Amino acid sequence: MSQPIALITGTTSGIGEATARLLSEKYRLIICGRRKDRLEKLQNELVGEVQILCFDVRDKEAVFASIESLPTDWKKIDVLINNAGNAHGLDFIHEGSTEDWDAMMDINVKGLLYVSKAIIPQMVERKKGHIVNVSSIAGLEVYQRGNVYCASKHAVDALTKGMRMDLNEHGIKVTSIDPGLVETEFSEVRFKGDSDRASQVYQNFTPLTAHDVAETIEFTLNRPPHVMIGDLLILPTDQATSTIVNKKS
Ligand code: 8X3
Repeated sequence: MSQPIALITGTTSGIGEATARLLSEKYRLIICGRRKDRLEKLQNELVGEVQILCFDVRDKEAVFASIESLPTDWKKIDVLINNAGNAHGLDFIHEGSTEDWDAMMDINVKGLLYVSKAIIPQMVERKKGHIVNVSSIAGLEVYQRGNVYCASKHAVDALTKGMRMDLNEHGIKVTSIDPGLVETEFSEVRFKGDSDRASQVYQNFTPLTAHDVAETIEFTLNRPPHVMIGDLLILPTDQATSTIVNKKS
């Protein structure tokens, strides 16, 4: 039997890249992202069959055209991992930038919707599939200055629940992975390249790695057909809530 096909968005770094590395022996992978050079490098490093799709999830036409351009034998996607997502800024609501707000809502919410819309109909037709939405503890809690990022991840939480309801009769699994503090390029992006500020986020405690989260995603995919992991919050042991972190000094 041929290997199942998994499409992962945001594979050029962090959780998406770690997940691609972890799944590459057991899945035919479609790795997606904006940065072609990074996608090609990753494709060369992975062991299995890999297709690259280079698009920005914000670009609706590009999302649909790219997924439509897949060769026929790659179109029956079994697993969709909606991982692309970013935080832009950490500002009080009266000081936030509308560009940052647009980016977060466009990538985290609308981008996820476009990719899902391009893939879910064939899952419904085949009565088979698993969607994993990579959300965040910020989809379950709100923290000061998190306003729009938290709103975008709360929207992802609502979409996960809505997808689970709407796709229930079609036998499609829908899982939400909600990580706490994971050391990736996340904070560098949030703080617009300020690496000192970004690294402070992960100092004096042990954060999760992207690989930790990838292993959790793999766990949800490996459950037997009758088992669906619904929502899974994964935290560093040192983190209790989005604001309570046991920093050692
Ligand atoms: C990433 C976790 O707490 O920085 O989504 O929002 S947090």
